Order: sequence, then structure tokens, then C-alpha cells
Amino acid sequence: AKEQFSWDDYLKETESIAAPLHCFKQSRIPPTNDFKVGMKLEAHDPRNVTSVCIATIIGITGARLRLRLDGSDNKNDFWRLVDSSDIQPIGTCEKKGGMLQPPLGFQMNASSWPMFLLRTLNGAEMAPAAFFKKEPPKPAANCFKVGMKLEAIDRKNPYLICPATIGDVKGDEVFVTFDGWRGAFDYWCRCDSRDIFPVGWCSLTGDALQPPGNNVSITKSSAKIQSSPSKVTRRSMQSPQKSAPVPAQRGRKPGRGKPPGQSTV
Ligand code: MLZ
Repeated sequence: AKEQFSWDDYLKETESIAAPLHCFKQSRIPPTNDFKVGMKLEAHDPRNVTSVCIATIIGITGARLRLRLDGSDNKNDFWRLVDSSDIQPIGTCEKKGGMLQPPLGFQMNASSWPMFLLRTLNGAEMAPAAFFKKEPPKPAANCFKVGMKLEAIDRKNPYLICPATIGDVKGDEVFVTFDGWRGAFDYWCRCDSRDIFPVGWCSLTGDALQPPGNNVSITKSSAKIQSSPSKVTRRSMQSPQKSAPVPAQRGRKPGRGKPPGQSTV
């Protein structure tokens, strides 16, 4: 049987430490996910964040919901934690004096929106208010240090949560690097991002943590982190992956996602 990824072993092998819980804007114990597929709620449109829209729960994964905006296509699904401030019970928008908006890319004529809204809400199963959990408080400061390990959402494949390493720290931001993927999926984010989780998060929520990739990362930052490059190589040979190696530059926007002075060798 294929050996399962173990953080305990991996932290030892890489001689690294897990980022402490208080670094993250996540609850110490992941919130329970009581939602059910098919329920509707209000969500901020990720592509037009000032708009509050109706969304349907398409899937449940750990403490997250896979959401699709009503009137949108099936190509723009997004994932939100059950304690995200981006989601709220149906009726919240109206209570606050707001108006529900059609999603960006509403598939019908704009004039048909009021009728579409009536129909989509008619007989809908609305997610109960008690299922929405309070957003955890912000960390007091950016406590992350280069080399610390964490679990992070792969923003190019947002259903995936993967082992990652802090590659750089600048002000309130951190550079999240994905172990074994040669920088192809790395990104900068705020230290209070909801996309990063402490080591052990997935095992608590029941999410499937992806194993690290098998591509040896040779960036200046990782050279700084990895005290022994031979260990990285050994690790990558121990965990063969089915997926093809990812070219280092794949999908990277020029001038973005990489701190100045950091280069892939
Ligand atoms: N196998 C897919 C997904 C890779 C996910 C990496 N996550 C850090 C690919 O190669 O695109």
C-alpha cells in the first residue's frame, strides 16, 4: 500500500517547524460544517466583490463549501470556509437595505434578473443562520518566519490544500511556496489570508491534504531554507507522483507572484 503523507515524518525529514497556530486567521478548532448540498445562501461575487448574489452549495469539503452563483455558469465555482465573512444567510442583504445583484456574467438578459431572482428563491432550501460561523479574529501581527511549514490552498486549483513553506515575509505579507512544485503555484498573500492553514488542519477537517510534488525546487529562497539539498532530493525520490513535472514558469504572470531578486535557477 502507498504510504500516506505524514507531517510528523515530513517535518523531521526537512528539519523544519510548523508555523504556530496564532500566526493564522483560522479558528484553533476548525468550525463544524453543517451545510448540505443544494442549500442556498448569499455570497459576495468573487469577481465583483461589491455585489451580493445568491449562491447554491454544489459541494462540501472539510470546513469549506463549493459555491456556484445562481444565474452564472459552471466554470466559476469558488470555495468558502463556513466561517467566511463572504457568505451570509438569505435575507441579510435586504435587512441591511441592500439589493441582491446578478452575478458577473449573468447568463440572461439583465432585464430578466428580477424574475430570475424570484424564481430561484421560490421553494429554495435556505441554509439556516446557525450554520454560519463567526469569522475568527485577525492575528495580532505577522508572526510567520521564512522556512515555516503550513497547509495552503492552491489558488490555481482551489479545491486542493497542499503542504507549503513560507518563502519570504514582507510587511503584512507572506510568500507561500508549494513543496515540490518549483514555484509554479507560489503566491504572495496577506498573513491574515483565509487561504492558509496551520499544519494538521486537513486531518482535523477531513480534507484530503495533497502530498508534496516530486519536483526539486531550486530557488534562492529554498536554498536558504533547505539546510541539506540532498534531503530534498531524497524526499522527492521517496514520494513519486503520477502527475507530470510542471515547468517552472507555467502559468506565471510576468512580474507577479515572485519577490524581486528571487530567481528560479
Ligand atoms: N497535477 C495538477 C495539479 C497540481 C497541483 C499542485 N499544487 C501545488 C497539475 O500538474 O497541474
